[in-house]
Amino acid sequence: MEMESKQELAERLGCHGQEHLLQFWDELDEAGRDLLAKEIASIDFDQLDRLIAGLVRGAVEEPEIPAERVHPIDVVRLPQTDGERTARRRATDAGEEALAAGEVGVVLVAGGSGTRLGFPGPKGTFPIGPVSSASLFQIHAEKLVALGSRYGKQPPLYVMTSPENHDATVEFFERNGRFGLDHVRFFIQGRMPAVDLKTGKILLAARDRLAMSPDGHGGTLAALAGPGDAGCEPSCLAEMGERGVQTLFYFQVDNPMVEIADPTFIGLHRQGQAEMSFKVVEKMTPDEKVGVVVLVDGRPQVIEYSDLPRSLAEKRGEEGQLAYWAGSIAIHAFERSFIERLVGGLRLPFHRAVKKVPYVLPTGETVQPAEPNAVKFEQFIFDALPAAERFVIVETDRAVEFEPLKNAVGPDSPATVHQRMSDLFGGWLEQAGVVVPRRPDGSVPFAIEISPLFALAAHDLRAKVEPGLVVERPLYLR
Ligand code: UD2
Repeated sequence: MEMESKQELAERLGCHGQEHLLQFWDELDEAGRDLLAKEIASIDFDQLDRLIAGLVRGAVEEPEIPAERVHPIDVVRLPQTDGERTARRRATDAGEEALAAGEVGVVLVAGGSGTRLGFPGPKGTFPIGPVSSASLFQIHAEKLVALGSRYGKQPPLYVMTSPENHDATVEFFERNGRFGLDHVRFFIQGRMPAVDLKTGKILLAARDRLAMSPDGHGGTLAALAGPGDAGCEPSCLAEMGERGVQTLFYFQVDNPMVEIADPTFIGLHRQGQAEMSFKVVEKMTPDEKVGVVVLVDGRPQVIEYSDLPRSLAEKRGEEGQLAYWAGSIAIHAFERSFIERLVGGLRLPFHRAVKKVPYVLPTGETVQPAEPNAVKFEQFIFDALPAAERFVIVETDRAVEFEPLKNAVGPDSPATVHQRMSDLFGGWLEQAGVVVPRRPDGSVPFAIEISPLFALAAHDLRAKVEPGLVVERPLYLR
């Protein structure tokens, strides 16, 4: 493609009030001009105009959803009765059949920038194993390898990266022999420009570069359908079709406790002939930072924590439990056919995220803002839910499955993740007859870790450890 001239670019940008992007053009060398022109060409300005009008200049505070339109949604609760346990076992059988037939693929989203954690590399490379310091990626990958050994077919893994962390992510997997995975493919999510909070002008990250950021995990859908790395491979979605993958298990990189491709969840999703399914946990407090799955006007929807009106967040039922308790932990099952349908038509809405984004002043100086100065536009994967003809919402136990790594200290930090993993593995050992010391509050007093290659679940341990054994110091079983 021939590069557009400065005048052509200026005309196009002028129509959208973004001509300031060329303010350094005359000082740029050829490579700089080329880069800038390419970035400008990648932007859908009509779409951006609409987003700026709606989410920056317009009625910025989205109106609260009126309480009378919102109702609790049906959830498959954790089994309490024998009947419910039997039903779950049947679902597990159905999920195991799908795994053994090679009909399950796995999508891991790892394109976020992880600013809250303050870790320089891709979040998946963070050493999180409480004893081994294994990375998040290693722990996830070992679960897939273990699934392969158990069911005879290893689900293929599709890892979504962003332009910022793609190379570092691929290099990390390569350096580690792809952690023994049979099939892993990386695909890059799209980007959106960040705009000034007050004016809606696109920010420049450098004189020849726009401030761009990942388009949210909702970008997974389009990115799965996009061309492969080299431009000539089939899309991930097409490849899944060729491999016979029908159901996708989707999860976020930050939760090392996720039960990847959990056969019970896959089975419930399939038995319900669902197009999209969710795992939820009971929210602990009204303020917990998870979206809630609800019905709005009778349609299923997730209301993100930041958008949930206080009155609804705090509303309680007769027994004191939260009325809107079904907290989404961003674990989903999708039918491939549903994603294909969505990619063909539906556009997920964009949300606004107000963030600190460094930018270049007309003087050429770079500003590191102390206060949020910019709006980023992001799509959320859970906004696909209202388009699903059938869906299943499944409760899981947070002690077993949910402790995400979000922050450097405090809640959802390495310290809390280590403790929760150690508590879980301590419990597995106890179920196998091992004696594990506990503090008065029930937590284990030192780090315990079990590699997924050693055991994927408590029952895998029984044949491998000696009952009566006493754990007295940090332990790593691999
Ligand atoms: C997300 C959910 C929240 C809850 C919580 C559970 C949203 C908007 N909210 O909150 O409801 O389920 O997770 O932990 O999702 N990512 C990308 N590309 C992007 C943006 C994010 O791949 O452009 C990935 C990122 O790498 C991470 C995940 O998505 O694995 C979650 O992103 P986050 O940490 O920004 O989401 P959070 O904690 O606000």
